[in-house]
Amino acid sequence: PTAPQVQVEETYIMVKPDGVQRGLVGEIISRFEKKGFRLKGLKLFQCPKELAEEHYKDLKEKSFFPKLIDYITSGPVVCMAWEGVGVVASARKLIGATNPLQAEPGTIRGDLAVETGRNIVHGSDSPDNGQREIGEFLNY
Ligand code: RTP
Repeated sequence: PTAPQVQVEETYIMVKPDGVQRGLVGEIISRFEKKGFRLKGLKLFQCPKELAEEHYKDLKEKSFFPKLIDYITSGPVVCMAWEGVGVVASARKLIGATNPLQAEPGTIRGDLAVETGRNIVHGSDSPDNGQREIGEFLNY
């Protein structure tokens, strides 16, 4: 038999400070649960500036970088590891486009957010980054 194309894998999902402050943690968890993914780890966490800068280091040259670091460290985040078949790409679909005004209705950002700079949730963009981010945040 041929191996399945999509593997059981893990992704790092983070409810950003605006999502926590707006009381959207339960709603966001619920969407991943209802889809059929499995919650493997979770913590409330005040992200240190150094970790925020490391997490977003690819965006260091962008004009919005200082604002992004201020935003992500402005209050507690909820760090989660989720497991499932194809969870990395599927979570990105459930979350929707980076700019919530371009995110489809039915997605988390499409239903619950309007600003790119306050887009309430993060999801890893590859299985390797998922493993790395789970290590960086949940094992901090
Ligand atoms: P994330 O890492 O949070 O899942 O976001 P993403 O892949 O959808 O988007 P990315 O391009 O990696 O950007 C990371 C986060 O930076 C903020 N951002 N602000 N023009 C702006 O003000 C701007 N562009 C990006 C967003 O919070 C975005 O999620």
